[in-house]
Formats: sequence, structure tokens, C-alpha cells
Amino acid sequence: MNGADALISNLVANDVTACFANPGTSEMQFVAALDGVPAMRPVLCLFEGVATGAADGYGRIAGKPACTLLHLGPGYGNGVANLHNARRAFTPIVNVVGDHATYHRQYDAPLNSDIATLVKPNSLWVRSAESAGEVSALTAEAVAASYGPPGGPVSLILPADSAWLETSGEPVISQKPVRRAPSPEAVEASAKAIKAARKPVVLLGGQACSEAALKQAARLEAAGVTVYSDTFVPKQRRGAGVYLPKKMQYFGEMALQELEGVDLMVFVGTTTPVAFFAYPDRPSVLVPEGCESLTLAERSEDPAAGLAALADALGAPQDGPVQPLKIPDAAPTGGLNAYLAGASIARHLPENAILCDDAVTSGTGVAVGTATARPHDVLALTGGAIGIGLPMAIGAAVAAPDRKVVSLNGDGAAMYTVQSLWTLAREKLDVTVVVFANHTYRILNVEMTRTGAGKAGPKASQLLDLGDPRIDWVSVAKGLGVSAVRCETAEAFDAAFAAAMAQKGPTFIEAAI
Ligand SMILES: Cc1ncc(C[n+]2csc(CCOP(=O)(O)OP(=O)(O)O)c2C)c(N)n1
Repeated sequence: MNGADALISNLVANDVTACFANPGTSEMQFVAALDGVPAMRPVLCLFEGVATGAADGYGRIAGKPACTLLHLGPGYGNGVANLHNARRAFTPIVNVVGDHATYHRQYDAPLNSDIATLVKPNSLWVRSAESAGEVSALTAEAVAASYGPPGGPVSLILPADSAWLETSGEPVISQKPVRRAPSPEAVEASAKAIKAARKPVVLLGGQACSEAALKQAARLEAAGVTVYSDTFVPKQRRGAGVYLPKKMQYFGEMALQELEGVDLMVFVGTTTPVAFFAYPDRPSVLVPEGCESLTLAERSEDPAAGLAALADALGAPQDGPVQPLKIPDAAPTGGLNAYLAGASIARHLPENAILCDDAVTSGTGVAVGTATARPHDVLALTGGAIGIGLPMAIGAAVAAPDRKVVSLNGDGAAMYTVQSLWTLAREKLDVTVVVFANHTYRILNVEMTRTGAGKAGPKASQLLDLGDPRIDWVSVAKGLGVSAVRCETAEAFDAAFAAAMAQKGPTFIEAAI
């Protein structure tokens, strides 16, 4: 076997079985080696930002890494925004970045670049396999490193000669690290502080929004503690039968207003909340003045175990509140908006569906409707780099072929990685795409005022408006192989979404809002 064979067979031996790829000449051995390892599923993505976002969605749902295959520095660079999001979601991903043959680098051929430096900010671990013989061990090391905890992307650079030269390729299996329960001291300190506080708040993030952890957090609410989640959570269980904590408000001043009088914040799987952006004369840190804060569970620890121990220490009941199943009987009517779309999504969303949320200002409307829908998972934009809603759905659908995936996108956000539609069609993934077409960067119109930048004049408006020319979404989707409809009324959206949920395979709805 050659180094590429060793790489793929070792990935599979370490339970990495999906590869989101956009290859080039330096990756031809890797591509050829795929035919020898049927357990690895290759998925072609027509832009690297699609591949990396798909790997993020896959990792969040599968709880294990996918690999990407990226073409040297430029290919990796195209994928950076969604790797930034994945880093912020703590999603395990093994990036395989092809490189020139080791002896060819010295000639500075056109695609030569400093890959190690490019990958550094978004990699928990970086190594280059400088010989074929190193590939197996480094592959196992890469997979282990991606798990953290907390997890994240890692980068294994594969020079072309390390891929094509012979090696024995002995399998090397890595241990998956376990999350430790928080220390009894941390639990005791939190319990003591909560008992002493007038108005304590527990803030959940990351893994603390899993079904198991939320069940324990609900017990805290039953014991009289107010529980919040971070604004953006990598994967949150939501809907009927699930505990729904309050959410930290996106705008800092609103968050601080809501937290007024809070004298203790206890962090579980997260850290000090901060404003998404700085604004003139507004605070950055979203902890009220004089409020004490402490950590029950680090991001690397097991939050469900910590929350259970804390609930026990507070003498909380075994069960806390959960959301009822409350779905509108009748289809909404009239002009379409995100709230009415949310009502329809709630009506027809099947149990255990996955919502990938990159809907920007339309997200809230959907979240309101789905709060009492059948239980499902929501994958949010964790790093603020829009353009993940479509790719994330690819990855989620590859990870969970039996679950319905719904991809929610602003029309601005959807354009970043619109090539995803082709992969949805090619792989026949069971994904319903909704694009909220308001033909503007609506949030940025709001931010113009909030930042004190002033009112947008004609030139400024040109950078915020998407209406000229209007994107013909139905044509775009159909052109990339996905059947599509445009809905201008709430009735039409309800019917289209119901039909989408009743069939299997990719479909596209333009929600004209
Ligand atoms: C990678 C990246 N580039 C630019 C931005 C800045 N940005 C934030 S929101 C936004 C526009 C969102 O527009 P749209 O998706 O149509 O949603 P709407 O605000 O209309 O609801 C832009 C460009 C960003 N967050 N990430």
C-alpha cells in the first residue's frame, strides 16, 4: 500500500467514515485510494467552504469527526470561515490538506504556500507527514486530537510523495478521550454560592444543551434557579418534552437589562458571556456589575454529570419542567413572514428532525414556532461567519440519513455557499432548504443605526441591498439540480413545507418575506 491507502484505511480504522472533498493534482493518490476502502464515503463539494461546513454539521450530529480533503493552501483558505465556525462549535474535524511533494516545495511552484501558518489559528493540532512511513501514526494522532476535549478541527498535511510512496500501513488505533465529571469541589462551591445568592443564574453552553444535560438543568429551575443558554449553541435539543432554558439576548444591552439584579452566574460548558460586537458606549462583558461568577463545568468536562450533582446538592426534585407539544391546528394565512413560516415548520416538522439555522433575522420567528414542536435538534451559527446553513445540512444528512434535515437561511447567507445545493442533489440528501428572501442584508440595516454609523445614504445602501438584480432562487436551485418553489403567502408556504416533509430527498422553498 502507499501512504494514501494507509491514510484512508487508518481513518476508517479510527471510525472516520465520511470525507467532504474538493481535490486537486496533489491529492490524486488519495482520490484513487478511495476505491480500495469502501467504508469511506466520499462527498464532492464544489467549494471548500461547503466541505468544511459539511464536516462541521457531520461532526455535531455524529459526535465523531469527518475528514475533509482540501487542495493545498488555497483550498484550505477557501474553507476557513466554516472552520472558524467549527472551532467555535468545538466540532471534531480532521482536515487532510494536500501539499506538493517534499522535494518540490523548494522550487516555489505556483500553488506553494505556507500551509502550516494558514491552518494554525483553526487547528487544535497540526502535523505534516514528511514520509509515507509516518502516515498511519499521524492519522491516529490527528483523530485523537480532534476530540479534544473540547474538540475542534485538526490539520494533517499530506505531501504528494508521502501519499504515493510505499509503506506497510499498519493500522494504529487511537483512544477516544473521555470527558471527566467536574470535581466535587466545583459542585460544592456552586451549590454553596447558589444557596447564598439572592438571584442566581446558571448559564449553559456547548454540551450542556444536550438532551441529557438539559434534563438535569430543568431540575435546577424546579429548585428555583434561573437557567439561561448561550445565544448560539452548536447543538441544542428543543421542542416537546425537552427543557427550554431562557436564551441570552443577542444585543448586549438587552441581555444586561434582563440580567439586572443577578448576583451570581454559574457557567456550565461555557465561559463569561460577551457582546457579539462592541458598540460605542456599551459594555462588552455581559455580566452585571458586582455579580459574582464561577464555573461548575469547563467546556472539556461532562456537563450533564456536573448539573446532576449540583441538582442533587441543592435537593432539587428528580424532574423539572419540559415544553408541551403545542402545534397550531390550522395553517397560518396572509402575507408570509418568519413567524408564520415558523408556525408551519412547527406544524409539519417530524420528530427528531435537525434544523440548521443560518436564518439571521428570520431565525427568531422560526425559534418561537418550534419551541413547542415535536422534539428535534437545532444547530446554530457558532462563529458568526454566515454561509454555514446549507453546508451544515449536507453534513447532518450524511451523518443521519434517517432524520429529516431542514436548512434555514437568509438570502444573503445562502449565497456564500450556494454550491451546496448541487451536493444535496448529487447525494440525494433528505434536506429541505428554506431561503428567507427579503432581498437585503436586513441585520446590517439595523447595525448601521446601532453602531452609530448613521443612516444609509444611496451609496451605503448599495452595500446592504440585494434587490438589484433580484436573485431568482427557484432558477438557482433548479439549475443546481434541486426542485424548488417560491411561496408568497403563508398558505402557500404551509402547503410547500408539508409536501417537503412528506417526501424524501432534497427540495427548496423560497420564502418571500
Ligand atoms: C463570512 C461573513 N461575512 C460577512 C458577514 C457580515 N454579515 C452579517 S449578517 C450579514 C447579512 C445577512 O443577510 P441575510 O442572510 O440576507 O439575512 P437578514 O439580515 O436579511 O435576515 C452579513 C453580510 C458575516 N457575518 N460573515
